[in-house]
Amino acid sequence: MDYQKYLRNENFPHIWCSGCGAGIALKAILRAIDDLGIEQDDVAMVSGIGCSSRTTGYVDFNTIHTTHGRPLTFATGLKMARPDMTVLVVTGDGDATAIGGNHLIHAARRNIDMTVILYNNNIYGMTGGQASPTTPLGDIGTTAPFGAVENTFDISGLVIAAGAAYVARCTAFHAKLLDDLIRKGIEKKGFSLIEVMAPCPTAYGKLNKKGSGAKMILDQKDAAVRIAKAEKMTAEELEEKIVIGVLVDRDIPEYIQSCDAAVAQAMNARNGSA
Ligand SMILES: Cc1ncc(C[n+]2csc(CCOP(=O)(O)OP(=O)(O)O)c2C)c(N)n1
Ligand code: SF4
Repeated sequence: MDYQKYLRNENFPHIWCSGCGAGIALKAILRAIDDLGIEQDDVAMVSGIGCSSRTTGYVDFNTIHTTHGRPLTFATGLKMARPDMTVLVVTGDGDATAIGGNHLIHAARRNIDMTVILYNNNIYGMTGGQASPTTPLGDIGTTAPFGAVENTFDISGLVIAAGAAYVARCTAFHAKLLDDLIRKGIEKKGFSLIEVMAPCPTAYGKLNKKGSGAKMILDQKDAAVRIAKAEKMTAEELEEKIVIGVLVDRDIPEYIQSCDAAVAQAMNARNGSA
């Protein structure tokens, strides 16, 4: 596949540290778009702020690098105005579930047709390692020097509970699976989210003595359990594991279609009463 076709070479070198999972996620997104044969001009990618969100600077789609925590609001407006476009949102665990948490649950609740690729590295990477809502209990962040004392969000579980049509999880190790999961998410009519466990060796890894990026990726491989197997395991057996694959895929009313139907109903009512 010709990756160059999709890249803004003038913006390289990129900012990502060696061993960061962000590049793996980026390449999987490009392969998914390429496999689906979607024209670059028909794709709009929206991101917030963070290392993950820097992705929009490197790809030759229509892109908006927005403000911290707000990519879903921009993406919602964009999709409402241009429902013909394939709208992708790239965000981080901090961007999407801390400052942007409210937008995440409501975008999922509305089930608006867009695909979110959320790079979960368990920390605020760009700003040097503050604890995020997905920093595991007891793990170190610069704002939690003796270990995080807050419970963590299960991002996929949160988005499933909020009402998304499609939710999947993957690790940076399972790059080929990630292509498939993103492709299915894009094909799904409705709100889809793919949570990518993407190692941050520089902030989270260093603070928690996790070793190199390569080691962190191999550790993810060992911790990963496919959903079909996970369904037969107990909660105890699943502790410390990463369940990967399609977690939810359901056909439920999509927001723009519901809005269009409501407008048509209102027009009919008005015309009928005229
Ligand atoms: C309103 C606002 N608050 C805080 C910041 C500082 N800031 C920039 S990136 C970031 C955290 C990013 O974390 P995450 O979304 O997990 O992305 P990562 O860098 O880990 O990929 C913060 C707090 C900001 N840019 N804007
Ligand atoms: S700080 Fe972490 S998340 Fe940011 S580029 Fe480096 S490894 Fe990746």
